[in-house]
Amino acid sequence: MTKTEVALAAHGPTRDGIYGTTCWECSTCCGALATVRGGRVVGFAPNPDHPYSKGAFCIKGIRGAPGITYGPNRLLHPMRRAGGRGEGKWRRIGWDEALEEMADRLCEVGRKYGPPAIVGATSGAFFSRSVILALMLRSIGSPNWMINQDLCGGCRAVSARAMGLDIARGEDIARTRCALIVGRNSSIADPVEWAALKAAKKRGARLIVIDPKRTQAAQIADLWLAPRVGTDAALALALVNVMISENLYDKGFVAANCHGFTQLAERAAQLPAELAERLTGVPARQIAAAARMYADGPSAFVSGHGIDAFSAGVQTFRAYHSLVAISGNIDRPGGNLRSRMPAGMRSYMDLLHMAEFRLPPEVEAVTIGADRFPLWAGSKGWQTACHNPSVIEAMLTGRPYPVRALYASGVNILVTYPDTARTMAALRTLDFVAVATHTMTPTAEHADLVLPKTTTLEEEEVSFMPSGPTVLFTRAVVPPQGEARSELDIALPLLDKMGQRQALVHQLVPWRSQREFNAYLLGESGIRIEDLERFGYQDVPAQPRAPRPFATPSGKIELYATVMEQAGLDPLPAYVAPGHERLSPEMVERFPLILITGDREKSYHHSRFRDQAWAIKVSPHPRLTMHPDTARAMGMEDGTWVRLEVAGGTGSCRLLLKLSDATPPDVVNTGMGWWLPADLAPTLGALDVNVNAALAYAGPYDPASGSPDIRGLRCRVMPIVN
Ligand SMILES: Nc1nc2c(c(=O)[nH]1)N[C@H]1C(S)=C(S)[C@@H](COP(=O)(O)OP(=O)(O)OC[C@H]3O[C@@H](n4cnc5c(=O)[nH]c(N)nc54)[C@H](O)[C@@H]3O)O[C@H]1N2
Ligand SMILES: Nc1nc2c(c(=O)[nH]1)N[C@H]1C(S)=C(S)[C@@H](COP(=O)(O)OP(=O)(O)OC[C@H]3O[C@@H](n4cnc5c(=O)[nH]c(N)nc54)[C@H](O)[C@@H]3O)O[C@H]1N2
Ligand code: SF4
Ligand SMILES: [Mo]
Repeated sequence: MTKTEVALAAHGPTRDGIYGTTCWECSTCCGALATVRGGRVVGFAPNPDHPYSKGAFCIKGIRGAPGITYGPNRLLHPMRRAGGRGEGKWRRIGWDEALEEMADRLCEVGRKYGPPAIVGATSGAFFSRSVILALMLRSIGSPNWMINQDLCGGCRAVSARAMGLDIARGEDIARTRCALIVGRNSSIADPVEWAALKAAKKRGARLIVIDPKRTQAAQIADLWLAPRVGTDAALALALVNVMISENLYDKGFVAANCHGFTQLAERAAQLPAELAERLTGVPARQIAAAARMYADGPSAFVSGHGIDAFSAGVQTFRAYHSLVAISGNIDRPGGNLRSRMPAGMRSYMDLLHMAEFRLPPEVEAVTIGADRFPLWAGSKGWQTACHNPSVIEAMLTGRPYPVRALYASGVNILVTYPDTARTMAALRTLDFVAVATHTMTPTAEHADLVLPKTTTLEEEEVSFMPSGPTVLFTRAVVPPQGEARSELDIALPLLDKMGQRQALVHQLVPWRSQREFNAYLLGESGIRIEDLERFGYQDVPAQPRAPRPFATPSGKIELYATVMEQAGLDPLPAYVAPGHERLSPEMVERFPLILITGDREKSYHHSRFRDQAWAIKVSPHPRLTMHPDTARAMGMEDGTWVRLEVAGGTGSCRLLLKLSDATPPDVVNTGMGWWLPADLAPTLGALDVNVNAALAYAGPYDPASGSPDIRGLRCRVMPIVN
């Protein structure tokens, strides 16, 4: 037996019983109880005793996690393409054969074009699978891995990092007097947060919602501000200006902790509420009222994807983050708390940046996108990843250098990246594509090799939830179905085989089992896996802490961000008019509506669960919501199938019209992640019902995070005539 086989065998069968674990089907990470009988999970339910999630849960956990594990379409064995790429013909092979082939093909590409021609794709460093994939690539000499965070939380992360604010998921809603909810649809996206907000409201806290859509939170809000899509930076700067000009800010906190207040005040003074009203459509008196309400704290800033993934997303977040800082709500009970990870514990993000897991500087320097987006890609970037659209470009053009092989794990890039046809064309040019997944997906259909992955019920994972704070444990409650393997159990034998071929440049995956890896994460924290295993979590006791500096060159919160300045960017938050307001009058006439994509749906997680009957029953069709007045003027009715086209896009998308007055008449709203598992391979509907088929991925990009606009796009809608 090799070492890897020992690790696999160690999973063992689990005895009947109820096990405390964590649902990892989305980053809410709810505490769960898994009921196991006869080696199968027969129930997956909320854990009411969980200190962080307190019994909150959702249908995706209850039905989706078991559904993905035991569904009839679960991929159980490695498969090799039998016909042409994308022809949909597959042959079952063994793991050893699959990994021998993968090692051969990666070596071939590495020898011919250099190791950076091999890239990885995953969703982001929030899971062990992504970090292991990144370290596996580094081990064979490639710094290139794609994450989908340029489309997700990238802008808020870059802003927070530039300012020294480590406040992700640190909203102290339980103790707040006022929650400022911006671009966040908590009732769908995060049941734990939604429960906390409703409880806060019940005990008398006020809610301010900033969202163009009348969300459930907007309906219970004390103040609802509905800006024009993509204009939030103007609104946030106006809020800052009111706070400063009315002396509502926290002078003591600012003097002790903030750098660049005078410059920020000057910048915000350029945006009086009256000007902001013209730019955003929000009445000046509402802006003043919101600033005053927020200033009467402690107040928690609850933000979401609605102001992220914009080509001006970082500056928008910089403006809101400045508001949070000058109001003194950082590290204040009821405000936004910095991460209080137990001392001695390591996060996934730490691992990516630690010296012992790094490549030589000259190799990191060639990370695709590091030259254009240094705060995003490469060694100084948030997750050290690539700029995705630049990688797609490299696949197609060979510039800045050839990219010839892809290993995608836990990401469905043909559905979730904008410009589906272009991503598809790029995959088709490659010398080798391997995809690790639970079921066949449009991305997997374009592979040479598909590898069966373990699910959240079969994997062990240690993570940290700042808003507990709680250390979370995801337990491998049952052994993997079929021959499914975790990322580590794929990476280890693959690296062994790369070593046999003299292609192991560094060995940066030193753990021989997930247990060893998790023990390494827990490090010197004193938290033991055995204890985590008993309950599925461990509360982190509030530790008295000496005041700690902020992680910036000045050690203070940088309202004036030195790292932005060093990168040649505006060091102060600024307003840039959204793309839909910068188009020519002819284009505005051709594309009269403004599109929001990414509306979350209760039964789906992006492209997941699309083959599951319970999910399809909840939401059978991809929808486009439109104001009834607009539909009437266009002669369209509820239930009409329509074609959507976006200015600058090359494709289109088919959607079912649903009338709703939740957004203004010039805004239409759709979800994302749609494909049709029963449709024809290889596209499986990804060029038909997937909104990303209509979007471009060609810029403009946020100059700091490289994010494109996936909202606030000009579009047109036509009925489909049969
Ligand atoms: N059920 C379910 N839950 C999920 C997911 C899922 O797929 N399904 N995905 C998870 C993931 S990865 C993410 S990133 C989160 C995303 O969840 P959220 O962070 O809540 O983001 P969205 O739902 O994209 O958008 C939130 C709100 O932003 C508003 N918005 C749009 N444009 C603007 C604007 O210009 N300004 C302002 N102020 N608001 C705007 C929208 O109207 C919407 O109400 O959800 C997570 N939770
Ligand atoms: N137009 C538009 N595009 C968007 C967005 C938008 O709002 N609008 N939202 C963006 C956002 S916020 C995000 S986060 C991305 C999401 O993009 P993706 O990460 O691609 O989305 P998913 O469909 O959740 O995951 C894809 C694959 O991950 C695998 N997977 C899921 N769970 C597990 C697991 O537990 N273990 C393993 N090993 N694999 C797993 C499944 O096989 C699934 O096929 O999409 C982005 N794209
Ligand atoms: S919100 Fe739903 S899918 Fe997400 S972790 Fe909780 S139960 Fe799982
Ligand atoms: Mo996301």
